[in-house]
Amino acid sequence: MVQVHDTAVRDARSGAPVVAGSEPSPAQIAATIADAREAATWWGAISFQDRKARLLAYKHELVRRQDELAELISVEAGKPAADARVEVMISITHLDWAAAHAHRVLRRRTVGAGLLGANQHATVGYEPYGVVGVIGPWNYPLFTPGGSLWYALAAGNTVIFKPSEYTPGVGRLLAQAWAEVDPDARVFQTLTGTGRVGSALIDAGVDKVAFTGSTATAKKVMAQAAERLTPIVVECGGKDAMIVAADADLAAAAKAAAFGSFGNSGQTCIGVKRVYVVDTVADEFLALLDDELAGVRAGGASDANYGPMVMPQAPAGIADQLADAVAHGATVRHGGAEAFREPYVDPIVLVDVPEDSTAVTEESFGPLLVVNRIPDVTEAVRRANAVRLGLGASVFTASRAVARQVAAELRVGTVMVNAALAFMAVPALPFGGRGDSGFGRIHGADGLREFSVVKSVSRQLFPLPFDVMTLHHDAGNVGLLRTLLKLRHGKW
Ligand code: TXE
Repeated sequence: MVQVHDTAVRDARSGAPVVAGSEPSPAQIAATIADAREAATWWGAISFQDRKARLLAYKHELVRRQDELAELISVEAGKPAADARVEVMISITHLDWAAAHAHRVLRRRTVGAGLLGANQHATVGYEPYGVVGVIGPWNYPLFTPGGSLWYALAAGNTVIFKPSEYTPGVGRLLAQAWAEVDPDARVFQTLTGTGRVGSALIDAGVDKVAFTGSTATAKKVMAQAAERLTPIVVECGGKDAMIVAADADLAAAAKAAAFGSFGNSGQTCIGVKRVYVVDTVADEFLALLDDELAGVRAGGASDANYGPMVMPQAPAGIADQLADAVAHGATVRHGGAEAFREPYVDPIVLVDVPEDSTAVTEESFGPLLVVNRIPDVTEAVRRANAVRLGLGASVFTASRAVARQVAAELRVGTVMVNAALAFMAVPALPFGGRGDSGFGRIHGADGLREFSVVKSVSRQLFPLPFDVMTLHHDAGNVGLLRTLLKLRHGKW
C-alpha cells in the first residue's frame, strides 16, 4: 500500500499552513522500504520497453494534472505562476528523455576483448541498485528531485522520495499520480517530513541515496551513508560566476544576469551569483543591468517578478553578506536596507566587492548579485575558480575560441556560453558539481548510469593454445610471453 505521510503544507508567502500533517513513525518508514524492495524485484526485471510504457503513462498523468502541480509549486515554493509552469515543462521534458533513452544507454553491449582476451566474448551491462532514496530541496520542488527520480525509475529502481519539509505537497502529488497509472504503487512512494525522516530513510537501508541540498547537510548525509557503505550522489549549492568579455553582447549578458540572479528570488543553486566584467565595458554593462532591473520587485501576486524567500532565516543571511561587503568597501548599486520587506527581498546589486568578503566566498541563496570589474578574462577565470563551490558558470563572448578556452579552464560541472541556466532545457547534459557543490551526476546518460550498477560478463569461446592461467607454468610459455610482450608493446 502507498505510504504517504504528510507534514504541513504551508503557503510560502504567508506562512499559513495549507494542509496539516504528521511525520511517519519508524515502523511506517520500515514498511515503506519493505514495500519498495518487494516491488524492486519485478520493476527491475521487466524490459526497458515495459518500463518506458509505464513512465510515459506517468508522464501523461502528470501532464493531465499540470494545473494542480503548477499551483502547488507556486503555493509551496512561493513562485510566480509562470515560473511554476516553466518548472513543470522542463521537468516533464526530463522524464520523457529518461524514459526514451534508458534502453540505448543501459542495454548490455559487447566490448572488444583485445589480443590477450581473444578467446573471450566480453559484454558490459547496467543493472538497477534496487531501492533509491531521493532527498530533495524546496527551491525547485519538482525539477531538482526529478533529476534523480525520473532517471532512477528509468534505470529500473523503485524510489522513495523524501521532499523538503517546505514542499511536502508536491512530493505527495507525485506519489499519488504514480498510483493512478501503476497498480503497484510501491514503485514510487513518498515519505514527507523533516531531515529526521531523511536520516531514518538512510538508516533503513536504501541501496543508493540521491541528495540535493546544502553542503553542510550533504556532509551529514554522507557520513551516515558511510556507516552502511551506501553509495550516494550529492548535489549541493553554487556560487556561479558569469564572465563578460569585452566583445560580449552586453544587452544579452545583462538580461541573463538579471534573470539568472533574481529569478526564484535568487534561490537557485546554479543561479548567477557573481559577474566578472572586463573593465572597458563594465559601465555599459551596469547601465544595461540597471535597465533590466528597473521596476523589478519581489511580491506575492502570481504575476510578480519573483516571490518570497522560502526559509524564514534566509533574509538575515543575505543582510549579513550585504553588511560585510559594504563594511569592506563595496558599493550598493541596487537595494540595500530598503530591499528587505520580509519575506520579500528586492534585488540587491553590489559593485566592487572585495573577493574575500562573504558575499563572494559563500553561497548567497537569495537575491544578491556581486558585479566586479576585472582587467581581462584570464583574471576572471582565476577569481571564478578561487571559491570552493564549483557547480556552474557562464561566459559571454563573441569568440568561440575564448568560449572554448574559458569553458576548459573553469573548475565547475556545467558551463553555459552566451546564456544563463540554459542547461536545464537539455536533458542529455549531465548535471552536477565539484568541490563543495558535490559529486556524481544526474540528467543525461551519466544520470541513468548514476542509478545503475555496472556488471561485466566474459564468456570463454575456446581455450588458448598456451595456458597462462595455470598453477603449472610451462617454461616455454614464459619465453613466449616475453616475446609477445616485446612484439606487442616494445619500443621499436
Ligand atoms: O537544503 P537542506 P534546503 C542547495 C542550495 C542551498 C540548499 C537549500 O544551494 O544550499 O540546497 O535547500 C533533508 N539527513 N540546492 O534548505 O537544508 C531536508 O529535509 C537526511 C542545491 O532544502 O540541506 C531536505 O529534504 N536528510 C541543488 C533536504 O535534506 C536531511 C538545487 C535538503 O535540506 C538531513 C537546490 C539529514 N541529517 C538546492 N537534514 C542542486 N545542486 O541542484 C536535512 N535533510
